[in-house]
Amino acid sequence: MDHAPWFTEARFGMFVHWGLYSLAARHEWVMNHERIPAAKYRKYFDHFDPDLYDPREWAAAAKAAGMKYVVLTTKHHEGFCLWDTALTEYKAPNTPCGRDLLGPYVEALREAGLKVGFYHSLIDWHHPDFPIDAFHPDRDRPDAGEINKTRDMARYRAYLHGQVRELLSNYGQIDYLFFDFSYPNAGGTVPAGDKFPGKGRKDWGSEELMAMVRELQPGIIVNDRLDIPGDFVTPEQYQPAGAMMSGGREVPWEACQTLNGSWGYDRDNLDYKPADLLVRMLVDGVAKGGNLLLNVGPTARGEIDVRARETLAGMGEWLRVHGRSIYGAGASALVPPQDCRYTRRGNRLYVHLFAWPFEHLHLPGLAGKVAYAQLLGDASEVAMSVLDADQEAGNMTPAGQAPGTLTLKLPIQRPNA
Ligand code: JFZ
Repeated sequence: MDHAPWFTEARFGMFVHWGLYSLAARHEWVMNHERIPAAKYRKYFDHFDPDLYDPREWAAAAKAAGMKYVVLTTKHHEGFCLWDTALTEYKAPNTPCGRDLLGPYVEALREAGLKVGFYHSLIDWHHPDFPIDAFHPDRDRPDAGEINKTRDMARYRAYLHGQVRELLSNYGQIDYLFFDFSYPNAGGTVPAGDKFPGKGRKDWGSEELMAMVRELQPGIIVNDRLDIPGDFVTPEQYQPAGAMMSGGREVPWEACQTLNGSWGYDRDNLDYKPADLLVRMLVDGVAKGGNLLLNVGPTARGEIDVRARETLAGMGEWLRVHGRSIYGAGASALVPPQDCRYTRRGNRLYVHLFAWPFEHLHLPGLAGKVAYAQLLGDASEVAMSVLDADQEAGNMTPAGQAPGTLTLKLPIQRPNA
């Protein structure tokens, strides 16, 4: 992955889930959760008219949040395409919206100096050749086994490859690709007793698909959900404990997280994570060497809702002041004390305090290693002290304080800066 150092430098990106499920406004898996047949789901297609869509607003919100890249669902599992694909009629230009939505998105990001990412679903609940499986909305139909006899995975595979070719040929340089997802072992049984196999590398033609991606976009990075190793891994709503592997080697990781538990716009779900929690999540990730891809689900009119925008703005305000400890920073080999995280950039070590200590912050192992200490918020000097040899040898030694501890004297009250 060394071919794209921008990615680990960036640390913070925006995920955008947007499609027909934004009209249902109750989770992007609504078609599956409620077993909605394609014919019934069509009403969202017929009413897709995002009159407030302005990707420059999305780019502005991402920038204001301190994000460095954006990843948009070109097609989610429902199968609806945001771009003017030649390979299906199930696309934005054929809805009341009447136009390609991807071109303006790419342009707006480039203009704003943001890296361009595409999410593309391997799963497709609309395509007539995609075999019904354990995750398919039609899986409970008694004739599912019969229907599958007419479905041809090879034809779907050609469609998948053809669409990825379009996406990576018609929109200039694309920096990032997120395929989603493989489940080679997720079997199941239809009511008639037929078996549903899962889907993985053979079904997608993953090796061939990856080779095509690299040929069309030599600089791109690709995640690991094709059921073959990728350039980076995307743990989902899961905070890793440290370094992660793909294909037997350590690769960059990016935790993807929702604001409120749903990826697609979910009108009645008000369980938003507050900005300060998300900042701690970002810090914790960077301290363990990872990125954060934070999701927004724009409304059916194309807007990022006000709650999401406020949360993003709150993170942006923190990053405006503290970004030096995040961008281009990563894990330190030093072990931080309780409720602290270390991030390191070059020879600078940043101590993030998740709980404000009682005036003195004791940092084991740092005695003699720190030339100068300051608060990041206002660059005010922080006094340092180390117990001298007599103290370490004598009664003054606090029980349990490791030799070599550096002590910082902080203001008793946490400053706002
Ligand atoms: C997938 C999607 O199904 C979901 O709607 C959303 O787009 C998310 C970002 O990605 O969800 C997954 C995919 C893979 C796993 C878990 C959730 N997984 O491998 O554990």
